[in-house]
Amino acid sequence: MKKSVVASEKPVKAKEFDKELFKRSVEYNVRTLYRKNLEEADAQQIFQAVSYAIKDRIVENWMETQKAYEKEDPKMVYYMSMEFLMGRALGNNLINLKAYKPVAEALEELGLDLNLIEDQEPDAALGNGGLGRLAACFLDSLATLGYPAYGCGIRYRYGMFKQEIRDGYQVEVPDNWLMNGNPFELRRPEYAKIVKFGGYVSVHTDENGRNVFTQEGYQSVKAVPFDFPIVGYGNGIVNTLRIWDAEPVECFQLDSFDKGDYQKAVEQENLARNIVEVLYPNDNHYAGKELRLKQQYFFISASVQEAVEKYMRKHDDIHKFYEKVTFQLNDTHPTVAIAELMRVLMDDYYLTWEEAWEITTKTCAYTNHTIMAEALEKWPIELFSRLLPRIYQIVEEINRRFILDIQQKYSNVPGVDVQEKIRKMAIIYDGQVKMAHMAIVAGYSVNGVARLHTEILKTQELKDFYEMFPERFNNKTNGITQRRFLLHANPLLADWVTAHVGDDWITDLPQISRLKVYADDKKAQQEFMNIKYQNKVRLAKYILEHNGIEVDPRSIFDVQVKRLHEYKRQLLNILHVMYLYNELKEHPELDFYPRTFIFGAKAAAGYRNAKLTIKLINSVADVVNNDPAINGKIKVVFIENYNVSNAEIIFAAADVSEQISTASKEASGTGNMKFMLNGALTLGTMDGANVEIVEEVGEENAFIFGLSAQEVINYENHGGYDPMEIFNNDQDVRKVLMQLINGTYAPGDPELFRPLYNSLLNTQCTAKADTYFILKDFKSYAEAQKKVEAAYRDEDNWAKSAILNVACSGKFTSDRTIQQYVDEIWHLDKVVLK
Ligand code: F58
Repeated sequence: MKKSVVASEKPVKAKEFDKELFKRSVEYNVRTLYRKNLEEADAQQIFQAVSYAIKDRIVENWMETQKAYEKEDPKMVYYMSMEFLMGRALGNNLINLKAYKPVAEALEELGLDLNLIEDQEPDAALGNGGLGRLAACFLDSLATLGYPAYGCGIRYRYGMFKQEIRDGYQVEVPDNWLMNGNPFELRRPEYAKIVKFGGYVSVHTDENGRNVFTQEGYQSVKAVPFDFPIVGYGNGIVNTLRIWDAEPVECFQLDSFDKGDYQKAVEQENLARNIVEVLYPNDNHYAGKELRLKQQYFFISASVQEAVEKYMRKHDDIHKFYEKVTFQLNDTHPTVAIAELMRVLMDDYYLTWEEAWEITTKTCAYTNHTIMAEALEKWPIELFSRLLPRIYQIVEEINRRFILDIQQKYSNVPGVDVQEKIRKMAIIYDGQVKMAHMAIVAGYSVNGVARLHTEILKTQELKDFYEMFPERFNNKTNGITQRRFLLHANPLLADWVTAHVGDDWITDLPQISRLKVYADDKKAQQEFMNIKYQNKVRLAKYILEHNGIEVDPRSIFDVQVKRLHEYKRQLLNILHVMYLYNELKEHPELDFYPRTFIFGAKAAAGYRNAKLTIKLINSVADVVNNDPAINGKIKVVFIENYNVSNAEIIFAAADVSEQISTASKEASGTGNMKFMLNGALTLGTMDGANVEIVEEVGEENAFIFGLSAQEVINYENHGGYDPMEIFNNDQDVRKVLMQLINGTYAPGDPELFRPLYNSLLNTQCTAKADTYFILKDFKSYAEAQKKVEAAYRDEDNWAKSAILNVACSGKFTSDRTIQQYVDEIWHLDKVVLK
């Protein structure tokens, strides 16, 4: 490990929290912001006043941190991401300032409830799901570990849509998260940048005989950064998430009668208005929209310009840029950074191609988050070159040189078809620009997000690239921050853990393994189950308030919350519920342990089967929840608008964590880790990070079922399998599938769920059926579910397994992940504050 840059001998001690000062500052803020006293202010106004009081404290640390960075001049990572799914800031900031409890007390003395105040804050939902939330966890860990970092992204006016369920269907409602202003952000107009789109490139030779490329006839947008503080836990460090807003470059010249100017001004105004308007709500699916490419280049160009300018403010030799700066590209969405950095280095700093390439390839590193073909970004040349003419020229040259490399490497190798290699590996091929290929060719590191995922990349999806650049490939198994997902989300369990093993786990999660000795302790087991019960009561209350459904906290809480996608197989889960319901109806005497099946999932707005699955879950819920014949033994709940805030309540209350993706499809998963940390047992396939979870906790403390990744891949390589065989031979499956099309769950419209039925069987044979192996895995899933029930009946043993899950979750902290990025990819030094 590298040495630390130390600005003082001792790490900072968190400042004593001055309650009286805080109370006065809340009262003062309410007065100056709203001309009201505390009794008159409404809940939102109090939230604002409290947040500004906390921001005052954060700003001091923020300035200190940035001063220390200025002085020490450490290497920085720029985490480039289209998405940062931050959730709420207030509670998290209080936790990381170690001020949560004192603030709660101070507010109580003012007659206020911190929990209710927290509920006033809208989630900053600038992300879809796993990838965006990972970025948020990484920022938390970077600040907590004291590593200099910037998050770079987009300040979408509208984040991830809010989901309403009407008549069982998902309805998307715009998320106007900035409606009441954002107390924690800071507008930084002094760092604004101009970003250019379109036009054409002209070349001329300057007095030194150099070719000079100039973009002309373009439209431009002003990128204005907003900074968010990222508070480290108890160390005084405050890093920055910098997200870019768009403004028109020039205001309307109302007195301008020049038609050309007027037209241009209107277009630029529109471009600025549209570009940051909304987050694309697709998860694991690439849509290829022009505006999306504009968004990508917009925030990347601004971020790259700023990174270079910042570097040049302190240094005079641009050649050593990579010694102080590294860019981590969160999937391929920010990959234009490669060509943009080349452009800045060559066109603005007059470096040669070779010089610029040397710097770029030592600066950029790429993380892959998926192997699903439909998620891989490919831009049509026509669109790419029209929107980014200079960038396209550079990509073409990168591609040309890369093809020469392929030819050089493989021309004389017997048995290798060089043309075939080029076809598979070129960056530009078949009219398209392949972003992943560019990221690999120009990146000094390529990483997957769980061991299995990285192995699949190396041996299947990116095999050719791995053969050519084996040293670039590495694995960084994902992680989550225990500060948000245990300390804040589950205060009862957090206190219990601390009472047993001390509080080191907050910044050193592997310490939580010291809980293992309590796994067999009857008293500890009871305490644990009692905490779980209280958390279930909290969730039951939330469900009653939001869904009007009464659920029994003594039933097994079996939870699947994540984006809705066919590969995640919510359909398998609900088909199994239908099967259980059939069983109960047929055998009313069955000794069945009551179960509450809880779902939460947003579907991409245009994803038909995903939306229909939501409708199916709600339709099954309607029938099952209202059937007196089964005596409330099964309840089905679909939690509306699953997001970071309600996730915290849900994880804390789960008994069973459903991680049932088709093996090989889920790159890692991170929800699986949040459940484990909160003592839920995994019911899952050997996919993504589930493999490593089971490795840590032991297969006896989880429920594993289904095809392995290799089995799935083998089937796929041989054209799939025949679901008809299962349909014909398994009466339980057959009955459930028939219920999809006989009106059991849609009496007024028996054809409603036909598309789901067809996706599993496709009797017309027009497309592949059951691509996600739902019927193939059904039986083994149902068996695993039986084991869950049997295991839950043995309460002591269940408690033991649950405690062991908590105790074995140490590996899955994002602190570990970040430390590995630092040690093996970025090579940063820690900064410790005075
Ligand atoms: C997710 N990807 C993976 N993509 O599916 C999940 O297994 C993994 O744990 C997580 O990344 C973190 O590594 C994901 O969330 C997206 O949402 C993209 C958003 C933009 C369009 C393409 C998909």
